[in-house]
Amino acid sequence: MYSQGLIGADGRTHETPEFLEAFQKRIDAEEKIEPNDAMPAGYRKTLVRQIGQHAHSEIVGMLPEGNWITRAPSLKRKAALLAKVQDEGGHGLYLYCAAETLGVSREEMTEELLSGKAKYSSIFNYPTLSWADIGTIGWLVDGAAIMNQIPLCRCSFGPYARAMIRVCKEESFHQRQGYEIVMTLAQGTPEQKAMAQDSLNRWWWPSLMMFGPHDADSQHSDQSMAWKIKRFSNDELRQKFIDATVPQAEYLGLTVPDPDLKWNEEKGGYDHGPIDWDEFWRVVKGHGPMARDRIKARKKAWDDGAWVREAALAHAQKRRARKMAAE
Ligand code: BYC
Repeated sequence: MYSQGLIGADGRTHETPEFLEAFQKRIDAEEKIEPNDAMPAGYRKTLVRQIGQHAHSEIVGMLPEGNWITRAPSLKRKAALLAKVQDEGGHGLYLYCAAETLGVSREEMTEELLSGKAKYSSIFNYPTLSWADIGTIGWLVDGAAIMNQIPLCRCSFGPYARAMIRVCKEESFHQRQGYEIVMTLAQGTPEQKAMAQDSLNRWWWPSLMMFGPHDADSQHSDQSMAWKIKRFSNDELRQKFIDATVPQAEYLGLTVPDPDLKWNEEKGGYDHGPIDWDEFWRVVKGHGPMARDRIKARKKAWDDGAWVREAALAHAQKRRARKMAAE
C-alpha cells in the first residue's frame, strides 16, 4: 500500500500510513530511534547514505592532510597534525560502526566508495599545495564541519547522534589548531601572509560548497528535516558559517575572496556572491582535481589491507572454535 502522506527516501513507500504516522510521532516527541526499532525503509536508506558518505569523507579527508605530515615545519606542528589525522581515522570508524547498526557492512560501503557509487565530501577533491593549506583546512573545513555536525548531535538516530558528540569535541581542537597556524602565518613575514591569503582564496568557495546545494535544489532536505536527521537546511548552516568566519578573517587581516560580501543589517548576517554550482556538481560527480588520486589511494589501502582483514577473521574464528571446544 502506498502512503499519500509521508514518503520514503526514494519518493514512495510500501509502509502503511498508520506505521508511518506512529513513527513520525516518535520523531516529533524527540525520542531517539535505536537500531532494533521498527523504522521506515526510507529512513534507514537515508541514514545509510548520509552516514556512509560522512564516514568516507573522514577517511578520504585524511589524505590531503597526510600529504603534509612529513613536511610539517616543526616537531610540534608534526605531532599536532599526526594526532588530527588519526582522529579523523577514528571518526570514520565510529561512523562506519553507526552505519553497520543499520544492516550494511563496512565491506559493502567501501565497495560503493571505490566503485564511485557512494559520495564523499566535495572538499577533499582539492589539492593541498602549501603548508598554509593545513591551517586553512583546520580553520575553514573543520569549522564548516563543526557547524554542520553540532546539530547532528541531536539527530533522531541514536548511534549517529552519540558518535557526533565525541567527533565534535575533537573537531573543535582541529579548528583551533588550524586557526592558530593561519594566525602565525598572517602575523609572520610578508611572504607567509601572502601564503595564508593565497590559501584562503583557494579554499573559501569550496568550503561554502561543503554545505550542499541551495535549499531549492536539495532533494533530501525536506524529508531529512521532517525525520529530524537534519535540524537546519543547507543554506541556514552556510549562512551561520559565513557569519562566524568573516570576523575571524578580519581579525587575521586577511581578505575573503568575495567582492559581493556585505553585512546586511536587516537580516543580521552577510550577503554573499554567487557560488559556482557548475564547479560543485562537476566535483560531486567525480571530476574534481584530485578525485582520481583519492580513489586510487583508497583502493590501494583497501587491497593492501586485505591480508590483515583475512588474518583477523581467521584468528577470531580460531578463538571461537577453541572456546566452543572448551565449553
Ligand atoms: N559533497 O539533497 P542534498 C569533515 C550530495 S567530513 C559531496 O542537500 P543531503 C572533515 C548529496 O549527498 C565532511 N556530495 O543532500 C573530515 C546528494 O547526493 P545523493 C562530511 C554532496 O544529504 C576530515 C546531493 O548532493 N560531512 O568535515 O540532504 C577532516 C543532493 O544534496 C555534498 C558530512 O558528511 C558535498 N559537499 O545534505 C576535516 C556531514 N553536498 O546522496 C573535516 C553529514 C551534497 O542523493 N552529511 N551532496 O547521491 C550532511 O550533513 C548532508 O549529507 C549534507 C548534504 C549537508 C552534506
